[in-house]
Amino acid sequence: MRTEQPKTIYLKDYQAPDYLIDETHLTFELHDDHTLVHAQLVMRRNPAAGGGLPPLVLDGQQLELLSLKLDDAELGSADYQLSEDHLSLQPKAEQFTLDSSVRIHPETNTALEGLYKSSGLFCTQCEAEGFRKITYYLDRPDVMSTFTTSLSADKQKYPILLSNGNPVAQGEDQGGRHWATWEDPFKKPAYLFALVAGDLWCVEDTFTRASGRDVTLRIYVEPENIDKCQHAMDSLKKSMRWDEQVYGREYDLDIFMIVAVNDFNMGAMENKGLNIFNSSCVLAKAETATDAAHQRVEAVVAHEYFHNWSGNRVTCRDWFQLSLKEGFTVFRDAEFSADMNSRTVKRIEDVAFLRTHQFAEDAGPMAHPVRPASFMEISNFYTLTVYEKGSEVVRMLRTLLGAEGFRKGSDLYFERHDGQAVTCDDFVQAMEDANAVDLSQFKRWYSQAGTPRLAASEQYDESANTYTLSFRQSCPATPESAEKQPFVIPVELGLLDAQGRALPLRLQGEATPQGTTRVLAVTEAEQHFTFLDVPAKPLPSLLRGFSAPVKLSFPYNRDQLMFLMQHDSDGFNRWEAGQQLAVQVLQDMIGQYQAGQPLVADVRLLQAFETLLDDDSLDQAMVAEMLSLPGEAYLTEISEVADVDAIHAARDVARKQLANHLHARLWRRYQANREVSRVTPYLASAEHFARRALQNITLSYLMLSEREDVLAATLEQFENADNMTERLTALAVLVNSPFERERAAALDRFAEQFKGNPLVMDQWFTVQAGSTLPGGLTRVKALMLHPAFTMKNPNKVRALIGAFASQNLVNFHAADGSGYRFLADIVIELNGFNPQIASRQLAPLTRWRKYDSARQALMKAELERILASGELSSDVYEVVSKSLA
Ligand code: B3K
Ligand code: ZN
Repeated sequence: MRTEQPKTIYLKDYQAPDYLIDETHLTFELHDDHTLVHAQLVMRRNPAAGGGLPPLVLDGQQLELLSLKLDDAELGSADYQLSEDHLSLQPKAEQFTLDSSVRIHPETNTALEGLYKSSGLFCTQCEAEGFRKITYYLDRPDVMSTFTTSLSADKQKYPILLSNGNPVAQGEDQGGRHWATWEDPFKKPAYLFALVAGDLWCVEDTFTRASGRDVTLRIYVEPENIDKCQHAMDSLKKSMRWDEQVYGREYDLDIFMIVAVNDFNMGAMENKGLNIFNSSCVLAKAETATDAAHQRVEAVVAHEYFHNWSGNRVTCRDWFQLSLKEGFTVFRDAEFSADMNSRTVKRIEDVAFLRTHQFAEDAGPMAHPVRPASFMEISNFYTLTVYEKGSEVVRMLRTLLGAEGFRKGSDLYFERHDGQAVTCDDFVQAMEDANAVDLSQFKRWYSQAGTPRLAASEQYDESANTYTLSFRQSCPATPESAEKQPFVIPVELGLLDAQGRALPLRLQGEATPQGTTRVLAVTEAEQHFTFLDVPAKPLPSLLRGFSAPVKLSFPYNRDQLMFLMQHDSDGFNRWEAGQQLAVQVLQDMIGQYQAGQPLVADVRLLQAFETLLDDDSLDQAMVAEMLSLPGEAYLTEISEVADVDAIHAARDVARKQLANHLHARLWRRYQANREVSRVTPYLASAEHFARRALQNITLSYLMLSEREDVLAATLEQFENADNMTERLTALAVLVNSPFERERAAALDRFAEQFKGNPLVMDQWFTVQAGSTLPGGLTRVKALMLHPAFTMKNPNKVRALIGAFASQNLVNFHAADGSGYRFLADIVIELNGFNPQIASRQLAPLTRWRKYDSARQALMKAELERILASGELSSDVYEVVSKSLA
C-alpha cells in the first residue's frame, strides 16, 4: 500500500528516456523465504534525449537494496538516493555498467505482480509495471534490452527452471540446488520478462515454419493436468500457421513455451518465448471444459502468440499506446477465431459483448479514449475500451482500406518498426503510407471517448426513383471532453426490395451500380447519400457486420424487422433485426410492468421464433444466437434509467411465454440434437459447438414449463453427458428450476465428482452465483465458506463474486442495498492484498448513474465508504475517486 496520493500521469508529458539499457544480465537465487536478485545493466546515455549527464532515476518498489556498484566502484549510501519508488544516482560517463543486488519476497507476494508463488511454483507477471518489484530498472516500454537470465533453486522442488529465449547452460550446485541460464537475443522491454521455477510436466510438439525451420513447442502444467493440454497445443499450431498465411509473420526463436498457473490476475501474458497463462486459458478437455472454455483457450493462445509480432517485436512507446498492441491483437485473434469457427457467430458474440460492456464503460465515470490522455494507475486501463473498442478501430481501418490495402499497411508497419517501441500514430501512418490515403480525421477514434450515435433516416422519391439515406452523428460528453468532432464512420449497407432481393447500388454521380453491398464513409455531422434507379421504396440493411462501434437508430417497424430477420443476406444483420425486435417487445413489457398491467409479449416475436425453429436448413449456431433474448445487462445499458425489477420481470415473462408457445418445436429440436450428442463422441469443432448450443438453449427454455418430462430429460443429460458443456447446462437448468430436491442432489453430486478440479469448481460457483431465484446474496455468502473457495485466488473471486455482481442483476441490485454493501466489503478486503483484483471487482458500483435515485444513493454511499476505509491502493483510489467526481 502506498503512503502518497497517486499522481496523474499525462501523455502530453512524455519524454524520451535519459538513459538506455543495452544488455541486462540477471541472476536469481530462489529460496523458500526470500529471493536474491542480482542485476548487471549495461547502460548508456540516450543520444536522442539531449546533452549532459542528468541523474539516473531507476524504478524500484518493495526492494531491499543489498549492494550497488557503478562500473568498478562500490557505492555507499551517500552516493545514491532511495525513495519509495526510485533509486537515483549520478553517472560519471556516457557509458557505464550498474550492478545491484536486492532481496525480495515472492513467497508473501499476494498482489500477483512481479515475482510471486502460485501453488508452490515461482512465476512472474511484469506487465505493466511489475518488473520494478523485481529489481531496480528503467521500467518503461521504450527501454529495450537483450536479457540473459540465470536462476538457481532447489532441484527437487523446482526441477524446471525457465526464462525467455533459448536455454544456453545448466548445471548442479551444492546442497541439492541446480541452475539454468537462458538468453533472449531479441531486445525487449522489461514488461516482457518472465521466469518460472517449479515441478512441472510438459507436452512437447514441433512446428515447421513456412521457411522450413522447426520450432519446439512446449506446454508446462502441473502433473495432474498433463491430459488437458492437447487442445491448447492444437490451437497454438493453428495460430502459428494462420499468422504466416494471413499476415506473413513467422515465429523467431527456436522454442516457444506456455506455462499454466492457477493464480493469475488476468487471462494470460505474452512474455517473449515464455507465455504465462491462467490455467483456465490453457487446460481443456471434453469432460472438464465447456465449449465456451475450449473456444476461449483457442482464442487466448492465439492472442498471446500473435503478440510476438504485434506487441513484442513491435512494442509500445509508452502505456498510453496500449491499444497499439492490444486493439490490434484482439482484432487479429477475432479474425483467427472467425476463420477457425463460424465467422458470423463470432461477430455476434463480440458485438453483443461490446455493446453490453464497453458501451457501458464509455458511458460511465471511467470513460476514456482508445488512447487515454492520462491515468493514475495503468493497471486500470487494461479496459474494454483499449481492447475491444481498440479492435473495432482496427477493423474499421480494414473496412475502409479493404483486405489488401490493410495487409499492405500491416506489412509496412511490421517492416518499418521491427525492434522499435512506437505509437498509435505510427500504426496509422503505415496504413496511410501504404495506401496513399489521409487518415487524419479517422484518428479521432483514438483521441475522443464516448460511443457515437448515428441516426439514420430515409426519403424515397417516387417520381425520380431515388432513395436518400441521411445520417446524423453526435457523441455524448464524457468526463474529460465535452465537445466532440465528427468521426469517420464506415457504414456498410445494402438495400432490399419487396421480395428480399438485393438491389444494385448506384450513388448519385456514378455511371453504373457498384455491387449490392458497399461501404459509405459518414464523415460529417450530417450527411446524405442518394441512390439512383430505385424502382420502389426499398428496405435498408444498415451497418452490416457492425461496421462501426456506434449506436445506430433507424425507425424500423416490427414487420420490417421480421422481414430483415428472414431475408437479409448479411447474417449479422439478420441476428441484429431479431435483437431489435426483441428489444422493442421487451421495452413494451417493461412499460406494462411499470404500469401494473399484465405482461404480454407481442405475438410477432413468437411468430419470428416459430419460423426460426421450423427451418432446419438454418445454421444451428445462428438459430441458438437468435433465440437468445438480449440480456438484462444490455437492456440496462440501453435504458435511460434502468428499472432492475421491470427488466428482469419482462425478460422472464417473455421467456416463459415463448417457452409455452413453442413447446413442441423446442422439444423436437432438443431431442433431435440430444440424440446426436448421445451417440457422437465429443469434438471441439464448429459443427459440434452449433449442435450443443441449440440443444442447450432449447433445454433452458423447455425447463421454464416446469414439466416432469423436461426434468427427466435434464437429469438424463446431467447424468449421461460425456462432456462438460451438456453436463453444466443441465446443472444450470436445474439450479434455476423450482425442483429443489433434484437441484440440491445435482449440485452435491457435481461437487463430489469434481472437487479435485479447481477450474470445474469455478463453474460450479458461477452457476450458483447466477441463479436469480430470491436469496442470491445469502447463497453467495454461504458459498464463500465452501472449502473450495478462497479470496486469494482470482479465478474464485471472479467465479463467485464477479459473476454475482455482473450476472445476477436482480439480486445484486436488491433495493435494500445489501448487494452493494457486500461488494464494498469485498473490495475493501481485496484492496489489502490484491489491488488489481479489488479494482476490477469495483466496476458494477461505478455504474450508479444508470439507476433510480434510491439505488444511486446507496451505491454512492458504498463508494464513499470504500474511499474512507483507510489506505487505498492507487488502483482502487483512482476508480473510486473518479466514480464519485
Ligand atoms: N498483455 C497482457 C495483459 C497484462 C495486464 C497487466 N495488468 C495480456 C494480453 O492482453 O495479452
Ligand atoms: Zn493482449
